[in-house]
Amino acid sequence: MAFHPRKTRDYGCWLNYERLPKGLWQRYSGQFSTVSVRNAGGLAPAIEEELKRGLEGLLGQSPRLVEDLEAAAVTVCAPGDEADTGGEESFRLRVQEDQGQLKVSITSAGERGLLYGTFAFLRALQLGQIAGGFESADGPRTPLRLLNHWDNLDGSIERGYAGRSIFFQDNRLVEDLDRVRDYARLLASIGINGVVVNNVNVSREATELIGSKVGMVKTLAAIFRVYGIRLFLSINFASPLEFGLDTADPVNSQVQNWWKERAAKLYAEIPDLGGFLVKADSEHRPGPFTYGRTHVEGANMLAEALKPFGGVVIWRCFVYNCQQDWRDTKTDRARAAYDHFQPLDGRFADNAVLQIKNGPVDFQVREPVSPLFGGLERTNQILELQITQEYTGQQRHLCYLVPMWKEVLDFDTYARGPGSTVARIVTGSVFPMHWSGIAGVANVGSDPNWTGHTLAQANLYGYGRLAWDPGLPTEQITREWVVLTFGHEPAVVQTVEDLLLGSWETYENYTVPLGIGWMCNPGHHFGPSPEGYEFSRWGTYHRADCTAIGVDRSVKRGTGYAGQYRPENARLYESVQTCPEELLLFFHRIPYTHVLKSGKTLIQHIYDTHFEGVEQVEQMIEKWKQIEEKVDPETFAHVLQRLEEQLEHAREWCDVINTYFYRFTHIPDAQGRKIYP
Ligand code: GCV
Repeated sequence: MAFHPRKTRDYGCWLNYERLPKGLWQRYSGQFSTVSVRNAGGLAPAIEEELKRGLEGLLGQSPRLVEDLEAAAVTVCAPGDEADTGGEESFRLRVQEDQGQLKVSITSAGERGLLYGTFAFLRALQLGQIAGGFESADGPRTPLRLLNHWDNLDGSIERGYAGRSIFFQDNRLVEDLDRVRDYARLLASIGINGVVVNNVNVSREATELIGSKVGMVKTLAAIFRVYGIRLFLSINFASPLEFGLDTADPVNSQVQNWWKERAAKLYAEIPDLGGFLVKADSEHRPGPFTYGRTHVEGANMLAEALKPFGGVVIWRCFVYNCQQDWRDTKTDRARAAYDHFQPLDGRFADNAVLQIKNGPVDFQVREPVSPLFGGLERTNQILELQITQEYTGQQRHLCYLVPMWKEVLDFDTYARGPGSTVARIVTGSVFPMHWSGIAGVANVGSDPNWTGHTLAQANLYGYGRLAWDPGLPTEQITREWVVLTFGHEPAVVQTVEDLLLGSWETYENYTVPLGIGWMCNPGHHFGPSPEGYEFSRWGTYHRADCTAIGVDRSVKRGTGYAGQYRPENARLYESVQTCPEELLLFFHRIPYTHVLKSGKTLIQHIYDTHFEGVEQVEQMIEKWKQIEEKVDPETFAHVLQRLEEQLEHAREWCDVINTYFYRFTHIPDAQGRKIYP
């Protein structure tokens, strides 16, 4: 399948391979003229093509493919020296210099390691790191590095902000499957090894992906396979009902056999299928509860069916009562995932994996880390992050999420004493696990730049790099993305980095304060609506009145949520004095006159951060304008338009939120700024 020539520069994302700047070009010019790829199996064409594209783009010289490993300047070869490799996805990249000629060797025990090593070489080349003596032994810290697509077969995407599905339209596959291949290439370049192609809310049509529409899955799997990526499917737990059985009860032997047969049929078509992702007993999706069964019974039944084929079942922990009465102050949605799943620890099958959202509620701009991390000791588990910006500006606002994810990954659960971070849990270093890793809800669609906002590409890149190695520093990931995407020009690098790195805090400043969450419009979740969820059934209340705001989640006086953490964190969150202030309103009910560590009252803090957030967006626009001459005109105009839109929205947020609290409290802004009466 040939690459489709794309018109816009932004389509290429971080793989544009534009000519290196003069200094680097001079350093590398004439090098890497021959390439030899050996034992790369089905991935050989992708590796060879990447080296050609990369070297031709960066240096303007297309390398020649040669047979003889000894004679080649770049060799990509498996198996490498056994001692060199940490597994079939790991690689060793070595550069030697002999009389001015650089010789690059990429070795691995497996084909995928060679592919990842190839991308790593091209990245290091662009960053100017390749030199005699350069050596890097690298490999993924996590076995599951997944993207979850919430794509529907009709082509719509649940919470998609970048156009339509790149996989489906009108209950068929899209015509432009070259784009799927381009996507697989982007994902492989950041080490993603599994993709769930359909929405966890599985429609009637999508249920057919394990029936009459299996051909679609087969086609997609073949495209992803070229880049070493396995395909997964979201399945409907009640599928047996759709296919003529009268029950989906997981302990019913007919149901069990039905799933076993179904798995056998699927694997006959797609032998490397990764497995299933399941949203069960969650937001009206069917699940084992319908039959009075547990999540263990549900998940293990599917695990059993997938086991002979090496598949895994990924079972989501996003389970809570979505029919709550707002008058009910005893039920606390934040508690739900832990209450449901922690008691089941140790009972899931070896090939069942729990997928846990980073926070206890739902991808708000600020949430504490789910207490299930550290609460589950004997269960395979992966972290679920949301790359698509549902509550964080929907890719119309710039909100770079890597700093937020790093906070999640660096969170110390104390599960095995200090240092038991989420990063170490999801890499399987705190508790032994058969499967661990990270899943991210994808942010791409059919827009020419993939992500709606070109700078939102950084979230996809950053996600992949963190899934590969959760220990990578934010600064390194950011620098890589900026240089690969925009080149080396110092003013551009500095400006784009500044914009990205400040953007999460800025977004938080003008939206919802101190962990309270949910002050957005119901349904589409864009724009301010302070009471949008206040009297609804979703269990997401802030309970603001004229004296105080927040939910008391302490053990002593509140819902007891704070007690779901290990003692070190439980103690921290329990008291207003020790609770980290950015989460104060998540854990406590606080009077507006409460004085924060800054010396400001809570109400003044709310006013100040909102005005500040707007000013920060104004500054972002100014900064961006300063690099107009140095950025591709289309990209410049697009980002500027998004930032201007962001400013308008930020003002709206600021005015609505400040006015809301002013009307409750009648406390004027200490600086006398305009708040609407
Ligand atoms: C796919 C949130 C989103 C839903 C999403 C759900 C989930 O509630 O708003 O669109 O459904 O999370 O993660 O299952």
